Amino acid sequence: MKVEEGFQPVNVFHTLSVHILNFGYSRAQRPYMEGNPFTTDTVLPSLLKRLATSQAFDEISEDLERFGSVVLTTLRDLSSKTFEPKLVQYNQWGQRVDELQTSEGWRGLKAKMQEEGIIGIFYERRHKELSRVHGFMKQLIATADTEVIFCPLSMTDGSARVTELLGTPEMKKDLFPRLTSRDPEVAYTAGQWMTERPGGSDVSQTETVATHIPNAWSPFGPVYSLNGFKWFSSATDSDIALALARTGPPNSGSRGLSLFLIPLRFPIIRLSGAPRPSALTNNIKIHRLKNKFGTKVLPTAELSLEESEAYLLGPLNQGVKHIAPVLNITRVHSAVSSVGYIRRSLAIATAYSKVRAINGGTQLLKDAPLHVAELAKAHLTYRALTHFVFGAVLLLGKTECGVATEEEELRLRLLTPAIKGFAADKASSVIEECMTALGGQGYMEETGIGHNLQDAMAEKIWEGTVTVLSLDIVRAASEPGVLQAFISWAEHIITSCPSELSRQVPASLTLLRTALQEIASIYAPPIVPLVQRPALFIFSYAASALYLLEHAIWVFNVGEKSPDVDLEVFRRWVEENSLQSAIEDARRSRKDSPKRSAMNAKIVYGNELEAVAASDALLEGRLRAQL
Ligand code: MFK
Repeated sequence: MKVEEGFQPVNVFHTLSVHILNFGYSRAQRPYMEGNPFTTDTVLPSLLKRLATSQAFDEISEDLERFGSVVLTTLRDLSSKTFEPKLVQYNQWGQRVDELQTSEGWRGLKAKMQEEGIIGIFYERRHKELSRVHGFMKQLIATADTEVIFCPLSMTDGSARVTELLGTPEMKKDLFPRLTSRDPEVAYTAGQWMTERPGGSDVSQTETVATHIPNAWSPFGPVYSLNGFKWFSSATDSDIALALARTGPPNSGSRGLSLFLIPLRFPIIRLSGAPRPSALTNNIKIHRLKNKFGTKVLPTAELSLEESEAYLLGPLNQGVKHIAPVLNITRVHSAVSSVGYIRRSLAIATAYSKVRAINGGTQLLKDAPLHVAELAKAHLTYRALTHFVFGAVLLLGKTECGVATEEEELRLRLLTPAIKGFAADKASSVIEECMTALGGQGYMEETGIGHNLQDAMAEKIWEGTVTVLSLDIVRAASEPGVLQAFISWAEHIITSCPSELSRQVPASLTLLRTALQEIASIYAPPIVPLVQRPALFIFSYAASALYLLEHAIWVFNVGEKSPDVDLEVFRRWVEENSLQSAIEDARRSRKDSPKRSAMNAKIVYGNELEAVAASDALLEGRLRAQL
């Protein structure tokens, strides 16, 4: 069904009925109407136009416009039919069954997204390197209406990429087409299991042990038996999982881990539409579903592997390196989701401002400059994040299609952890602002903003917190050529700015250059430990500003509408946001870092640490005296 701009079918009847009711209740509020999430968006159509050829733009924008109405109708309807999963461990005969019951809505959302080509679009590569942009724009407009269905789909995406890169010929023939299928009867999903009880994000403490079974054979690779406990397994209703397990000695840290493909159910290859056997068929026991703050519809479980069959993927003891494509792809998904939650919250807050009467009914909120000023700030963040995230998305597409330059591949390595950490960090405060923009109505569950906020919080944690990601940027920056690839690109963007534009924003360009110098100096070894996290913010503010500038330059050069708006967004993002304070934060952290760390400990723990140290010294003294 074609939906006209600004027209939302699902709410039409609702709105009409409200108007009818209004005859009796003249003081009832007017509900807002969300427009098509693609055509009414302030960023996506113009961004797509810059990135795509005109034919690709026509095809992709047509699909996104159609999908926009699917989001407002079918997906919203399916979301309303979701509920929390339930685990039934035993049947009435006392037998262990580990049945995971998910809702009709959850299964429907998964099937609908598979039909829509999430994951298919990414691997069919119909629009070559733009395929990632296409698929991720679909994800962005759907995120806030799909109950975190992108969590298992993101891991499926990462697993498809690892299979494509490292899989045996049989994996490529039998599994890859299922992981990327658009047919829900055929399509498989995959999980990624790294986290364990002792280590959390620190995989060096992985306890799961893999034992080679010498006489066993599988077309999927060398057969191992896995024993261990996986602590946060989010795709427990999937078909396969990628996991790390120890193949080296117990004290070998993360360098003794290998990557395995684990079937969640046997037979691993099933006929189209065949029933899905229990995970017990591969000795996987589901012990408990996690009681999470948000993402409640997503079945995240604690499970044990007890002599579970698995196949080695890639070389022995290089598991972390070879699971990295999954991490990097899921991090891009996470960044897109963060922006997706902002998009919908902002769409609601903006739509509300157009209908909410104020000042005794003489004005609408949209006419109140004080209110619009806050909305503009939130829109600024949305614009900066969207351009930033899609800068990385384009590079991912280019890399996967083999058309990225070496510099672009290196830049992607640096951008990936940055977009994930930065977008997640910014999302919750913008969503909160959108909630308050509706007053009491924003706090009501019906708007869905609170639900978005709960789900968006997970993006700050899963696949690495901001601190873990800031360490990954340090890891990436230490690789030869990576930082230089970013700096060269940044300088190219700045120098390509036409003088007519640069004359209007001299202070922004100066501050941006200062930030680049700061970045180059921070990441030159030795790196001061306290600066690593502030550095993620300088890097992200600067990189997102550069993407905004790149867009403003394009708008100006090709004569698109409103070049003044894009330039002003760039200017405000650099001068009126937190780039300057991020630079100052980093400088403070670099200066006298040990003294600052010691004082930090005192601020946090008071004299507790000194007291512990003193009592340790006392104890040691007594022990020595006894000897
Ligand atoms: C929306 C869904 C919500 C669901 C709710 C669930 C709530 C969340 C539950 C959770 O479990 S949250 C915690 C999730 N855990 C993580 O996200 C893992 C975070 N940890 C990391 O990312 C660590 O950085 C990592 C495990 C990857 C690093 O481990 P190591 O052992 O310290 O890595 P090391 O030794 O530095 O690197 C090993 C190799 O991998 C190196 O290559 P070489 O062998 O050639 O030297 C690295 O360069 C490479 N490598 C590491 N990270 C890479 C990478 N290569 C490319 N990209 C990367 N990102």
